Formats: sequence, C-alpha cells, structure tokens
Amino acid sequence: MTLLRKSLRFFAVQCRNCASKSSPNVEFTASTVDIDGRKFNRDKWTNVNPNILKYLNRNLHLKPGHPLCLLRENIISFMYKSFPNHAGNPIFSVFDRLNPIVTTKQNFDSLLIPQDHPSRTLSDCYYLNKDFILRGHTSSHQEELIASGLDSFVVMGDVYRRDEIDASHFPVFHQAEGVRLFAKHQLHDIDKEKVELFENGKRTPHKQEHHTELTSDKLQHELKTCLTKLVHHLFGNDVETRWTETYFPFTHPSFELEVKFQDKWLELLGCGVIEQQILYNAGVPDKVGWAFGLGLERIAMRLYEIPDIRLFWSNDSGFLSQFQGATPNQKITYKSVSQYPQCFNDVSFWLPEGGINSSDVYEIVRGVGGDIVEQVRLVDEFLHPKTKKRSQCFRIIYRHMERTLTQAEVGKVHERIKAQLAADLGVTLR
Ligand code: FA5
Ligand code: MG
Repeated sequence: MTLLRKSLRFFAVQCRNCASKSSPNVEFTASTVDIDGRKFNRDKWTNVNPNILKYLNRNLHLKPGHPLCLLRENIISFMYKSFPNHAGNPIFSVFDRLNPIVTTKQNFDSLLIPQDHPSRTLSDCYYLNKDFILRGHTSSHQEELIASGLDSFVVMGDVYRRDEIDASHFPVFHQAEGVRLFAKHQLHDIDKEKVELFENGKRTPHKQEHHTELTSDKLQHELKTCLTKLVHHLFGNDVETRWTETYFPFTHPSFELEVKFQDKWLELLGCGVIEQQILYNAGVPDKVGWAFGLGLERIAMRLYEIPDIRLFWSNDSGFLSQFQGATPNQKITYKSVSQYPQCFNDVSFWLPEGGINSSDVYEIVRGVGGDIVEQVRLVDEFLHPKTKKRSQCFRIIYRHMERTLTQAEVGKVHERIKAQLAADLGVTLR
C-alpha cells in the first residue's frame, strides 16, 4: 500500500509559473477555449468567459505585501509551529501553487459529491467543458494529495464560483485547506486504552458507521482544538466565535465556524471528519482524518477591517501601501482611502417562458459592469394576473473603489447591461 502511495507522489504538480505571470493568454475559438496554450474543447457545459479567466494567475495570495499573502504566511507559520514532529520539524506540507484548472472528477467525484448535487450545476460553477472546471474549492486536491502519500498538508489558492454579489461574496476568492490523517497509535494511546479506530457500526449524527465513538470524538476534538487555536492566534483570545453543525458530502460530522463581525455572524470555514470512503479510494484504508476549508478573504476582512471584498483586487496604491513591508502577524487596521458615493439603477423585465436563473443575471451584470458593481439584488417580483407573465426587478448598486462615478458614466454601463440581459437571457425589458 505504502509503495503505491509513494509512486503517485509526483501526481500533484505545482504550477511553477503561476506566481510570476499576471494574466493568462486566453483565446476563444469556435470549438475551443485556449488558455496559455492548453486547448479545451467547447461543449454544452462550457460557461467560462474572458472576464472570469482574467483572474487566473493573479495569485493575490502570493503577491508580496498583499493582505492575502500576509495571511497565507501567518496561517502557514501557525501550522508549522503547532504541529512539529519529534525532531522539531513541521509535519505539514504546503501547496500554494496548484493549478486551479482541475477535472470535474477532482472537484466532485473524488469528494463523493452526488451527480445531482446543486454544487455541480452550471449556475454554480465555471466549466471549461464537461471534464474540466475552475476549481470551486481547494478540497478538489484532497484525494490526489492523500493518494500521493501525504498525511498532513495545507493547500492554498484561488477558487471560482458563480455566487451572489455583495460585500462578502466575489466570484473569485481564496481558500486554505487543511488535512490531517492519523494512524491508530497517533490518535489513541494504545498502551493505555484498549481501543480500535474502526467498527462495523451504525452512522449516527455524531459519527460514521466505520468509526468507533471514541475515534470520532477524538478527531472532532483535535480538529476543533486546531481551529480554535488558529482563530485565537489570528484574532486574539477575546474573539467571539460559535460552532454550527452543517452537511458536506465529504465529511461527517461536519461543522462551520463563525465569528462576530460588525455585529453579525460571519462564516469563516467549513470542516469535519473525512468520509472514510475517500481514504479507501485514495489507498489509505488504515487511517482516519479531519479536514477544513477556510475563506482567506473573510478572515482578512475581519482581521484588517477591510469593509468590501472587492478591495482585495485593487491595484490602488492607497490600498496596497497600507500593507507593504508589514510582517504576517502585525496588527494593521485598514483606513478607508475615501468613501466614494454609491449610485444605483434598477432594471425590470418580463421573464421568458421557462424563467431565468438569477446567477446568470449576476454573471452578465458583473461581466459588463466589471468591478464597479458593488451589489445586485432582486428587489421586486410579480405575476401579471391576466397574461400570467412574471416580472422581476433587480437593483444594481455601483461604486468605484478609487473615485467618484458620474451618473452619466453609470448610465452608459447600465444601458449596456440591459441590452446584454435582453440578448443573452431573452428577457423583455420594461
Ligand atoms: C467548502 O468550500 C468546503 N470545501 C470546505 C470544507 C473543506 C469542508 C474540508 C469540510 C472539509 P464552503 O462552500 O462553505 O465550503 O466554503 C468555505 C469557506 O469559503 C466559507 O466558510 C467562506 O469563508 C468562504 N467562502 C465561500 N463562498 C465565498 C465567496 N463567494 N466569497 C468569499 N468567500 C467565500
Ligand atoms: Mg459554507
């Protein structure tokens, strides 16, 4: 078994050029999407667009002096320090340059995500074609890294999702994934306890059928201790946090950790006990483990009091200069360069037969409007009593992060968005 795992070690290839390049060479032909010389055949799944692909290779988490880079360094140094081996060296390996173009097998199948799971839909992800996708989470790399022989690793990188638009959601963001596996003697004190890792039991809300009660308890305890320590390391011991139970197809039991931010609970991460089937599939039937995935922007927003997720993409020196030269655990409070005013315009339309998907609206608005779009909200919806036609009204809030927008300038963009909505979705503007 060990041999098989070792021989796969080279499977996880880090993309060495990733850090140095600014934007990829992208070409859309009639039958392919070409990215930096790699050709992907287009099919009915293809829904990437030039707009989203321009974020590939930006690698904010590797850009010296960027708040996401400082946070990456801070988390890595915490993991290194917290988990030494008996010689004092870190047990965690770090992968922060893995290519974000992954197979649908990696992104879904390897994680036991069912065929009909909503996270697979075209309205949630960016597909190159039916076999390749811009990874929707760093969990895509779990199985390949476990199969390559690793027991403890962290993956950091950019992930892509067609999501809502507001101050804490952006279609590209960054995640840090942590995985730790345990052999029996690493989890249980086999000299003192007469215990087994596995049993042929029942799945309950608290454990998987293959795990003994004690195995599941200890894994949950190790996981929550690690994450609580990390959060205290980042935010200080006084931070207000809470655990909630949740569901992921790849962990059981599963949890989320939230922190108080501007008087609201903000979800920082998802985590849980790795589904044993994933370890069987990766060729590691004799170990158990935990995993977590956290959102770097969410943490950095709370840490540096950055009010809007779009600021991370700013090239404005007013933003970047506040972090240049800082050390990873330096306390920095972001000072708003200036609060430029918002402009908002509404767009109302009749839906075509069969309706539309609001994530297509968000995508088009973001595609045409770019980063000046701060929020898109469905503000009104009604059914015409006679024609039975349904109408929707979306409010688009515009704000530039670096200057005041004029109403005339916004008006032009808004008209282009309306035209694009009509052309692409078949809606009838009102
Ligand atoms: C996941 O992505 C799971 N892969 C996490 C996981 C890993 C669970 C390993 C179990 C084991 P989720 O979709 O909740 O879960 O995203 C994880 C975190 O990413 C969230 O808690 C949040 O901090 C961040 N996040 C999610 N969507 C966005 C978004 N659109 N913009 C910014 N951050 C986001
Ligand atoms: Mg979540």
